[in-house]
Amino acid sequence: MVTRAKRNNATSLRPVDELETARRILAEADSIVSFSGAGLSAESGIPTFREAQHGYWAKHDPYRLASPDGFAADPKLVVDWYNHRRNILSAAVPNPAHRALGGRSDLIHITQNVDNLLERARASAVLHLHGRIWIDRCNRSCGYEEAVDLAAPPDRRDCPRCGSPMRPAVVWFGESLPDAVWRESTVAAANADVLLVVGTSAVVYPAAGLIDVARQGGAVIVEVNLEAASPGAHISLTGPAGELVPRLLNP
Ligand code: BV8
Ligand code: ZN
Repeated sequence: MVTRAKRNNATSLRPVDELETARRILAEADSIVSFSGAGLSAESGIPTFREAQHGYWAKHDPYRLASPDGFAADPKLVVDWYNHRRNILSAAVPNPAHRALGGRSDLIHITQNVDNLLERARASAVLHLHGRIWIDRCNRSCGYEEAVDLAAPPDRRDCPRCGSPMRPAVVWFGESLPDAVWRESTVAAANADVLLVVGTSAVVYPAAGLIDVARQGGAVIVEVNLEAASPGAHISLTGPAGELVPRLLNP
């Protein structure tokens, strides 16, 4: 458990010491949980949710495409959008931040990202709050699901088991998060000594609420972002995840 003195120390820092203090707190912590958003994968060439809308997709609202209504209105458009993102992911590789996180089997990884870059960086048991883009599932939840080839994903199709439309196994706006993943994530956050928040604007709920859960559980909140985005952070390190996360986690 990180002592109150450490937490207090974490709040009265001169910028130049912050990284060193964060590194030391992480080195002494028993339970470290990483909580990541699209900024973790940005340096791998995966556009963040808001940036994804360029080219042909610029005229489409991602919040509409990533919703049950959007899928009901035009399932082919939505599947084409996910397949466009799948193609981008198929050409991407884990960046140094994924590798630093993946190399730490003692950490619990909670992510809002739907990509598989943490898994490809050898992270085990990643908790995907918003699902996994490399899997298709039945929209009617008959239980049928299957991994797709990210480089050549199938076009819009129906479930071979029940005939309902197939859709990416991600959580859309207005859909509930997977119960077991959410429960496991809240327990991990509540018991963390340190929550390492990487590359999220912390605007999407209930996921962003995990930061408060961890803080109320006594965790030191260390944020890595290009800009300060988590008001509850004790230490906010500004810079690219690919540079800062290895410096924080590698001995
Ligand atoms: C739900 C999968 C309820 C799909 C995604 C209050 C409480 C509960 C719900 C709500 C609430 N208020 C509003 C809601 C509804 C809604 C919501 O939160 N809306 C927001 C817009 C206000 N929430 C929901 O609908 C959730 N479900 O609440 O269900 C319910 C209850 C009962 C019954 C039915 C329903 C479901 C939300 C999940 C949506 N799915 N993803 C897909 O990917 O296609 S969310 C998606 O957008 C991402 O997963 C991510 O979480 C989110 C934001 O994405 P980005 O902006 O791209 O990324 P991020 O925010 O992480 O920002 C990028 C950050 O990285 C920036 O800060 C940037 O500075 C930084 N950065 C960039 N480069 C770098 C970097 N940092 C470091 N290094 C770099 N190189
Ligand atoms: Zn089905």
